[in-house]
Amino acid sequence: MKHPIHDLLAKRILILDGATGTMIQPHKLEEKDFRGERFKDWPKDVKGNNDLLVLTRPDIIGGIHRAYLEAGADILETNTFNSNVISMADYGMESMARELNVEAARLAKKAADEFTRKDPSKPRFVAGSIGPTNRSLGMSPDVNDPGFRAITWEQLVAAYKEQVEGLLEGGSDLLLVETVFDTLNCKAALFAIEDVFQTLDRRVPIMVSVTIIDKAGRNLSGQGTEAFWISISHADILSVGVNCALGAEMMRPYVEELANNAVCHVSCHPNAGLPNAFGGYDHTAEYMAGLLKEFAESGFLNIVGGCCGTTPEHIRAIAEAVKAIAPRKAPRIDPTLRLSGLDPMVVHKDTNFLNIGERTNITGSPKFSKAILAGDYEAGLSIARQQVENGAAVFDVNMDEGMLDSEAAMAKFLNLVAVEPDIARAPVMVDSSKWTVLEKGLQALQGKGVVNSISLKEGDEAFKEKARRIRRYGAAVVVMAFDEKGQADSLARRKEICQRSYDILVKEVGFPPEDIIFDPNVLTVATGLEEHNNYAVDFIEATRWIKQNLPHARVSGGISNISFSFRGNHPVREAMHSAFLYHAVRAGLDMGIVNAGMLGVYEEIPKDLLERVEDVLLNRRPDATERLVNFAESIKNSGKERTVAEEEAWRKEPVEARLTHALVKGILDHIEADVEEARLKYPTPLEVIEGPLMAGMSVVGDLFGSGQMFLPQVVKSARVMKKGVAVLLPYIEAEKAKNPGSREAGTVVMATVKGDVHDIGKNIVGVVLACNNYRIVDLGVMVPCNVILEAAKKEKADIIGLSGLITPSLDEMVHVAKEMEREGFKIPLLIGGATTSVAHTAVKIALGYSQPVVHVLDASRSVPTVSRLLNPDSRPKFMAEIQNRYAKVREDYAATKADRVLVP
Ligand code: THG
Repeated sequence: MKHPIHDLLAKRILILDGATGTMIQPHKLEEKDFRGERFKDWPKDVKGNNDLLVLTRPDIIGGIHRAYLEAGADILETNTFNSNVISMADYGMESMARELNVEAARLAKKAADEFTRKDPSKPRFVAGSIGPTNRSLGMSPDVNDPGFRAITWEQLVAAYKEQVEGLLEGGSDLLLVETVFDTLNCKAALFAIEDVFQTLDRRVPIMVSVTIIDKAGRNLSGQGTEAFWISISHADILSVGVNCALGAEMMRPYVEELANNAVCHVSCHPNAGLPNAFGGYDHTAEYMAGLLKEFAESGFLNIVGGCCGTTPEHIRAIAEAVKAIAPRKAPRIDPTLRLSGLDPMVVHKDTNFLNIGERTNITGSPKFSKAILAGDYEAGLSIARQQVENGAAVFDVNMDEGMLDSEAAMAKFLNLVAVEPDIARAPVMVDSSKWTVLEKGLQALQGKGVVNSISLKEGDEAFKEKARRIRRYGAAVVVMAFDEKGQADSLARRKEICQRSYDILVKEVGFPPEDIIFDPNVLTVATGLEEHNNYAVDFIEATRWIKQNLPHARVSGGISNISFSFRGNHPVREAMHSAFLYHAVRAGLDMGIVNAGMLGVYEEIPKDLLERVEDVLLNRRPDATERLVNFAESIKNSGKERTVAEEEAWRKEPVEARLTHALVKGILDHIEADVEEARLKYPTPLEVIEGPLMAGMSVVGDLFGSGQMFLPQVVKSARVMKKGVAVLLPYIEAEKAKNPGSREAGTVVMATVKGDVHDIGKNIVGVVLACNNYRIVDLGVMVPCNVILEAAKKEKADIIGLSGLITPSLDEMVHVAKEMEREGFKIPLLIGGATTSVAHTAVKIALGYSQPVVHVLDASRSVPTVSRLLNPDSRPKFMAEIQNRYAKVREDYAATKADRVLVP
């Protein structure tokens, strides 16, 4: 049966109550008041145990409830924030936990029912409040032992189950998991709630509210709001929101982010401002209501109330302020694979191929294996760090090793990863053939990870059971093409098993199809056995078939498997991986477990080798294996000479070609010498950047765009570029110092937008503009919108420049433009970076901001663009040109309705 609250939420913004603590304080309760008659001989002090008052001073707590109902609250929170065995241990009251929840819910329910009876047209609800407890599953309380946790998943789930049972027994209409500091605790709470629902065969709507603790928009365990939403989006929840720490003002961007991303309702119950020096709160009822009214008008809110420092007066003012405003309507969110670590990772339809790092696999990496078996987890962590730094979007962790307690090793490693922000930002793929190891891994992930893997190997029932459990942990899943008869090794078997798995998961288990990743078995070719010859072709064709026939599902594979026949022969394996990926990605392969260090550029595979490799992969001739094996021997034997010869060949090219080669290949060895040579050749150091270095980077850009280079390689190119530019910087500085007379031409605030870490292009633009006497304030990478806008105001920026390389950055730029409009900015906005385009800028970004928004194709155009924008004489004409051109682009776009229009 549908809960009546759904209909109400469709009609209006519902009001949640305010703080309890603020309302208890004036009663100046002493130890004896807390104890009452019943606990007068309790062996521990209980003063401060506010939750106990539902037993010892129900008059006070009931009075607070009535005061909030009087003020207009639709939803009351039970006084049970700490009513769990873990927090109650502070008072030695573990045994009271269940009773406290039952009584608190009864007390609130009684008050709510009184008010509902008085006015049945305004029904009142009770939300059982579930706090975070005072132990964290995701963080260590001991700085010297980051892998340690003060509580286990099982203990936490048990504590939450007891609380939930009590709250439901007492009559709660809803459950509110709130003040989420640590996402993993929240996931355990949701897991426990689902357990209780299944046991009781009864469900109530669930509300969840996160606490953002800093200006970077993260909770204590380090997640931003979108990543948080993704982590909990598996649970069928009524609302997600933000509460507590920051006052309403600072919360705005995070509430907005949830409003834009969540498919459920959105709530917000802030403190009455940030705590002041005396621990009090300064926002008056009117002030706070004004802020929240604006949230409602912006379409962010479905449920609103107050947290610390708020009173019935605040709630009355808030209720009055939002009374006439329509509730938020959830946006249409396309079903697509969404994962998270500390940061969100949304895999869109047009997202480039994703690399899954394979090096943190104890069976596949001797180095990792050695480190873990020796107990050197630090070394293991640095392998994980390398994977992420080198462009792995996700990393695979496998601890399957006979000599190891794999469950413990998985938990320990993931606990350590969790506290390393530069690793934990990426989602984790938990890889094991043992279910218990997979489950331990899932219990250590605050983000939404991927299970690798399940299959129909043991039949339908085991498969369904595992899929249901995975769903409860909120992970996506890799499904291998196995069934009771074994591994699929033909195209027909691959199709049959994937179709059957898909139907069971989607129709019987209710698993979201977008969270399914098929792995149609990358099997080794060139083994000498004829029946293996079509393995690569069959994988590629299976990939194409899955993408066409199993909607929303993704395809992945273990790429290095393909080349096991050539273990030890690096050049051949690398060529096989590159060529196999080239064809598989074209057929629709979305991601692959790869060794980023063993990937080349397809186009650069020597033609004789490529022909033989493709003969094998594409099964083009009967003697393909033999020919490749023979050729491989020759490469292996002459390996040294060949690389030396190659080395010398490219070293003999002109300096421009050498720079391009180094950038494309990611070779650091000669870059400094070559740049120095170019510096002496070109009139100014700046021209080396604008000329040959930029030319090399645009080759990299083209190869990336056409799917011949992947992120790990682009990351290497960026390193080469950085090292090259570093050689030139001192000379550029020196040139600038020679002309101190020239006045500063203006201030440019630049940033790579939130969600994106790429800065090579932006850094070059910075250098180029600085050389032309602009003052550059570079805010770095992953910069949230509010930080950019604050800096622009503080620095009195004349221009803001936004940069980004990946597709999601485009949306973030649209967002920044709209925020500039909302805050009344009057300065131009520049847009640049690999995925940006005139089309997107004209069609999407420029429409959100009434001032000039200009796309800058590359660094060389930044100076003319900026100077024409800032010079009052040239600006009107330039703006008219831009307006005309962009209007034309918009017309063309509207005419073609194409996703992307090509503009010269
Ligand atoms: N599908 C799915 N998961 C998988 C695989 C798959 N997980 C494991 C594996 N296959 C993918 N991972 C690897 C990791 C390493 C290697 C191959 C696949 C590998 N290792 C080198 C070797 O064995 O020669 C070691 C090289 C070295 O470091 O010296 O090739 O298919 N879902």
